[in-house]
Amino acid sequence: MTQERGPRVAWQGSLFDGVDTSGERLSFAAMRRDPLDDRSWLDVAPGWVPDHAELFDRLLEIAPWQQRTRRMWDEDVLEPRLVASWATGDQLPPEVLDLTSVLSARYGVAFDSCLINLYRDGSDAVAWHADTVRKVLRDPLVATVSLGARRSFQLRPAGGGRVARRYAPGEGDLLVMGGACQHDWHHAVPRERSASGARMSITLRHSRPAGRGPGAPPPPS
Ligand SMILES: O=C(O)CCC(=O)C(=O)O
Repeated sequence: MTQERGPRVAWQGSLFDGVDTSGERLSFAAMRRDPLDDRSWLDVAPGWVPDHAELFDRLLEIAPWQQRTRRMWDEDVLEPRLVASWATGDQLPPEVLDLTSVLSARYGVAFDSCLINLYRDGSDAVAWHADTVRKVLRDPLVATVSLGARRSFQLRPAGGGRVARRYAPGEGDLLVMGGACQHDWHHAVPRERSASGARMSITLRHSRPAGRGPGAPPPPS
């Protein structure tokens, strides 16, 4: 797989040449709900985007990548990942709209903003945090589609403590955090020396509360 434009990453799409990509695209048939406690949950749909390698390459080429800085101990430090973002009201690229329209129909909220993260290799990461959308919505849903290499995605209680859950999303998997997850839990993608290549996560958020009752999207059928 060649890469004409966009950031250069250690990405071996050929690793996926023998992988079964025949699953139904954007299907919820294999989705399961993992409760974190009695207020918070994650929906997990493995292989939700079977053509994840092509989508990875396309977004790598078209997304407006930037490396942001973060203020730490009176210093501006570069974040160890690249990001591309579309705020509420921005026109999302058609490749992302494909995903949001299906997710919005399922969850009864309009996913209308998008942050794509590019973990170029195992030294890119994001530290423990909860998403800031929790400050404006009671129980926001945050949907993440992972493309490329698998990386560890971990959750622990917001008050600190041990890692309670570990997932290894990549290769088109969908994870949706819901309920009080952004209030009661923190998540992280730690550095990982053994990462097999680059991972991209398309994270989708909504700016208005759920239309179907108090933030209660349906359990998977
Ligand atoms: O890459 C991921 O799966 C998590 C990204 C994330 O937590 C964030 O960008 O806030």
